[in-house]
Amino acid sequence: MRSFFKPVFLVLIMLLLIKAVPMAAAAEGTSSEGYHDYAALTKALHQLADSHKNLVSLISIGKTLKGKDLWMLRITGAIGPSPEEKQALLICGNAEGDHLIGSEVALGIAANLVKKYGQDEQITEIIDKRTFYIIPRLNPDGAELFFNDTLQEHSGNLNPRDEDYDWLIDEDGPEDLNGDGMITLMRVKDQEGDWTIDDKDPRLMKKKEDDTPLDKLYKIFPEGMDDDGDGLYNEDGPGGFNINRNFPHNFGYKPKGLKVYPASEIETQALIDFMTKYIPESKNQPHRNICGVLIFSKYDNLAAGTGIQCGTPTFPEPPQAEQQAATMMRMFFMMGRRGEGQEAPRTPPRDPQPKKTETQDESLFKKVSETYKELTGIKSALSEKPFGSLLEYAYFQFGVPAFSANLWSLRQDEGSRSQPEMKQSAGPPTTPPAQMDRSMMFQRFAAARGASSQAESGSSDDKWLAWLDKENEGKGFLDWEKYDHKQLGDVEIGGFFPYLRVNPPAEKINSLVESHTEFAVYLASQFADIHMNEPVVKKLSDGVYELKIKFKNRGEFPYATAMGQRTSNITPIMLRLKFQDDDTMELFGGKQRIDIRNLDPSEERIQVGHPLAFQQKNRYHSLGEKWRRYDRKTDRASLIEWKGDRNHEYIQE
Ligand SMILES: [Ca+2]
Ligand SMILES: [Ca+2]
Ligand SMILES: [Ca+2]
Ligand SMILES: [Ca+2]
Repeated sequence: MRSFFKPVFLVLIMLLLIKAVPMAAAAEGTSSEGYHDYAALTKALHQLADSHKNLVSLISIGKTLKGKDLWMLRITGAIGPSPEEKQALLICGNAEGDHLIGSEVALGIAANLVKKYGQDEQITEIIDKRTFYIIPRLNPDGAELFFNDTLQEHSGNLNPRDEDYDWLIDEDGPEDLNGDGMITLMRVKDQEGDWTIDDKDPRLMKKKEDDTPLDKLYKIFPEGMDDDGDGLYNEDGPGGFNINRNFPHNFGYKPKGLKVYPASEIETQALIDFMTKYIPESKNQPHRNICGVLIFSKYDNLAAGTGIQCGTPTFPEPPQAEQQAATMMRMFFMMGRRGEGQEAPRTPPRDPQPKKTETQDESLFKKVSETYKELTGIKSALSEKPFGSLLEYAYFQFGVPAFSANLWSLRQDEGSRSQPEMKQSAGPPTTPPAQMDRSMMFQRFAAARGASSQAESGSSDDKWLAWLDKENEGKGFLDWEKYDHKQLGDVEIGGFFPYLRVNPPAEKINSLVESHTEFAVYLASQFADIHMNEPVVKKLSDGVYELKIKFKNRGEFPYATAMGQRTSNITPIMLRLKFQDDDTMELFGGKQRIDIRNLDPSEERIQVGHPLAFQQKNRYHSLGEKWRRYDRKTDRASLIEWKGDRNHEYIQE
């Protein structure tokens, strides 16, 4: 019945309304012009790879449900070690479906690097020395919505899923009722509503207060009909899940739609596989050479300079009926337990996952942040705290320095007064967790809660309005207009234009690409650079020798972050003594293999822990704790091999 009902209904609505209102507003406020849809992106990537075969490989790391490739560019000079042996910077954008600016800047950086290779000395050097893995668009299915005729801001990957637990999948998405080409909001007077019009600006809605008169209360819904007649409006459209919420760190274990769990999505799994997968044929984990991750997402930890502070993983509340059922169950359970003389559990166990930057790593994040501000001129950026994000996964689990730039938010640019000043933006966000992530709110239970995405975004709405009025010729907010809703009666439709607060106009892309190319090159130049001096061999007595080996980190980053050491996810620098002929030469005293967990920038280590000594064959000298034979013909260890996770170098002695 549903499949018949919905299309007929939709077509009728469209016919009625598209005629009545010209579809001009969306084009003025948010436009996909200058942005690449999937076909254009694919073409651009192929062109880049085909025209620079010596530098660029285009690789698909997976395919989405809709059959789109998850493209990755590998860029490195043809000289030196193999691409997988060079230390690498991973750049990833557009994991949130609506954050297309991330993919544009990542693509731009790739094009820029390739263009400047052989011309710009610094860039040539860094491309020869490092590998860049660039994934411009991790959520291509979701991103494609930006190019639809009807604009709907949405961060998920469109993976079909029952989001309101009614056994129907994607049965009730929003509709463009007023035919302006956008999905905005509906507000309707309702004495049970939680919202009221803000006195300061009647365009804005705010949470009701205790003394708000009943006739001033509103409910807010996303624009559309209740397609399945369950009393909820647009509660389960083609949504899927936001990839940048789906990584296995600080993942929210709360109701969030069926079949969602850490890395439940193809795109998330594809990236994690790329970073960690073991390849049986080569007996290798090829991308452990990733030493740093640069992400373009809605989060910022660069302008803020606060390292990474995890947010509280929250998801919109389940529908009331379900909550009540859960409460009943809990009470029933607790009564049962009390009956048995047991105490009900009081506080939940503490979350064992680390939630903030390790103290020893703070200086690294701070230093990078300072440079970011200098190179990009972006001094502050409004950002929520992440949960389940790639940023958290890369640092807290994968163990490498990880940075995210949101590229477009309310901020204070250098030399520009065009953006409203955000005085508190460097501090922790004041938005309570329940009001976070407007796009998540949009797609789930919005109707059930009588609220929706745009109204939920909370504290920054007034600042965005001020920006629109001052700098965007007032465009970008649809003033509330009366609409006769077939199910709700008199409603008003209005709100921020979709995407406007996520992606800048196309003319801003170039300058973002330029400054962030510089930043990416800087980041890749900071990795640890481990050097070993020639071993010094000293004769202690006849046949007994001491070996001294000096190591130094000449790079700007530590070899392993404190978090990387804590998770044991960074292979130690391995010093191994090898002999040309193991039958006649053996190590005497000391260890054949010494692991160095970390070297900080400029840190030097002299490895003499146990004198490494060698002894004439069949004659034994007492030195240290162990006895070994040594072939007299050679005075020195013949080969000292050391191997870092991300540095391969063999020094022949
Ligand atoms: Ca459903
Ligand atoms: Ca509309
Ligand atoms: Ca439903
Ligand atoms: Ca519904």
